[in-house]
Amino acid sequence: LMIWITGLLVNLNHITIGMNTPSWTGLWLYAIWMAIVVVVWFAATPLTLRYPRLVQKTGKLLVGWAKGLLEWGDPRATYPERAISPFFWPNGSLPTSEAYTKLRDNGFHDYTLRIDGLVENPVVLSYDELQAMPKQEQITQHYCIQGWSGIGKWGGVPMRDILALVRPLPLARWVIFYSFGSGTEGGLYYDAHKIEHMRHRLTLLAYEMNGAPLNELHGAPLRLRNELELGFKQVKWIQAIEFVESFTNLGAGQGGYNEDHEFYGYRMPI
Ligand SMILES: Nc1nc2c(c(=O)[nH]1)N[C@H]1C(S)=C(S)[C@@H](COP(=O)(O)O)O[C@H]1N2
Ligand SMILES: [Mo]
Repeated sequence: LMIWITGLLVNLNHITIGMNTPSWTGLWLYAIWMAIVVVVWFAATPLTLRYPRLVQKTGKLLVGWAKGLLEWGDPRATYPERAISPFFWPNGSLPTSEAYTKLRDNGFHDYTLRIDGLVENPVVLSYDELQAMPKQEQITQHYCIQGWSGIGKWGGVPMRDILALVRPLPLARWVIFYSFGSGTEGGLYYDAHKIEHMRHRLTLLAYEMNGAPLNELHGAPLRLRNELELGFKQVKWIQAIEFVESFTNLGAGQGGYNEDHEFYGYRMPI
């Protein structure tokens, strides 16, 4: 827009031939180049629609390593109470299964969380047992891949305490969070997280939001907060947690519901 409104001809000459003259040369070069882009785009579209995973893998090969280089950081930003967003956009559809609605109608008193897989000590924790564990509170920012964000205060059980309890085996590399809810195209919502992230001091199994019990819309009775990752990885309505070596045999094998259905990568660090 800036190029168009601040003197198109001169700007295009500046870009294409490095001269600040009002001739038509730049515009022609620009038009030819745009035509090439459009032709290539139309030619490629049937292919990219047909082989989306291949496109994804090619993209990963081209820029994945560069993205990986940016992962050295440790976003540990927490915020003061006054930063809490007055509105926090809810995403996803509420679970409709009988198992869930029964639990909800009884105020989640009968809720139990199963944690198993590659661990020394598989456990089943009741809602009361979870709440009896040391509670951590944090005010952090949630970033949805679709472009909105919100700051919320979360209270719950740190995942590092869960790790200390279940003692993962050396083979365990990923932690799968299964939801009671379904994704938009049907099928269970789930997501895989790096086991290293579970040791981060801000990774939380939250049962409170903004000082109140987590409401249904935002994931009651339990949701994940992994502050190193984007919104779609913050699984709500957690049903069970499983420690695994690899996620390739789960769902479509991409590491989560949105990874399977929407080509989101399984590593989406902030
Ligand atoms: N079970 C389940 N968890 C989910 C989703 C979902 O559809 N189902 N949506 C995710 C996405 S894309 C985002 S941005 C956050 C939104 O959290 P909120 O609804 O508490 O704002 O939840 C995540 N967790
Ligand atoms: Mo999201």
